[in-house]
Amino acid sequence: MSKSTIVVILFAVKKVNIMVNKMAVFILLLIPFYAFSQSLPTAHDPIKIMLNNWTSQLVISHIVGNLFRFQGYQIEYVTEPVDGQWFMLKSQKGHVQVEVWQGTMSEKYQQTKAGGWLVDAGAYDISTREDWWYPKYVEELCPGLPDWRALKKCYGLFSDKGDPSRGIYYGGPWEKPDRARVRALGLPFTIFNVRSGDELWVLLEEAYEKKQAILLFNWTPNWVGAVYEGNFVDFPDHHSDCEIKPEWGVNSKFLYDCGNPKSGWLKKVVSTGFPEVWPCPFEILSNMNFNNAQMESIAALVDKEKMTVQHAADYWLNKHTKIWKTWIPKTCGEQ
Ligand code: TMO
Repeated sequence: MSKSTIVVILFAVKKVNIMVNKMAVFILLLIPFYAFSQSLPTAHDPIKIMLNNWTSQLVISHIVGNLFRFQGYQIEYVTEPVDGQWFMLKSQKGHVQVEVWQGTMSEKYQQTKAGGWLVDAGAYDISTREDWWYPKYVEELCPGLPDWRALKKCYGLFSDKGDPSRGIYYGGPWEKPDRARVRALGLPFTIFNVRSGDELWVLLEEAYEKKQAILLFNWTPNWVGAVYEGNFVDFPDHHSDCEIKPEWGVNSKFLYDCGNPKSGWLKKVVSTGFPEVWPCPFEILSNMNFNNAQMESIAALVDKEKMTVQHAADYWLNKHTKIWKTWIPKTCGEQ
């Protein structure tokens, strides 16, 4: 073999190598698309209802799950924290979400909807609020509450013994950037996130028994207000610019110098294609409605009456046949 032949062969090998490399990169780039472009389910597949980690969401998921079952549909429950559920909807690994809250989820909801990855199944006749909350007796310890500026003086009350220089705020795993908020509002607070609603109520009960100052995440409608008197902290009113324009609000340099909406929406959503694949369940879900008082009493079945989630759903359905019968459209029987 002549020297030049070897050079030509080496050159060819190199070229093939580059091509193979390019193809590998191309294939790697394609993988996420395949993962996303999951085909639509068929009418015989189980309907996957997503469970989060607070009570009303769990019970209402089981209420609607039973209603689908009564109509002969197969259902499955998939447990997924709020953060992950948007991807579940996109990839058709989850089909139904019965509670999307404006205060904590509007951003992801808007993005997912804009991408064409979810379909709105309507809002409940419910006005929601999700924010920092304290039991009523804290107002005596920290005069000026519920105005947020009172916390600039009283933060020490909320500190743990180890570090009196900062108060502690107990958040759940759902909120908007609380760390950004305390920075923008100049509040000397450390944020401590628990993993579920249940963990918040344990902390509340402990503090309540000793009448200790505590600040924690809470929301309405919820069962808590019916058992423990208390108030939300009044932060500067929410405005969409507060989240996108630093110059908006009391701090001109930072975002999030505002509270969450004081009268937010609560929606139901499904994955793309759901209304076409499962028209009867989609109508049931769209018709399902509660007001604030009904939702509070649903959460109380578990958190106050200590029923299991499944039992609470069965109990509610047995007691309120008249209500849910109006949600079942005539078209359901014809399929
Ligand atoms: C989403 N949550 C009702 C817990 O604020």
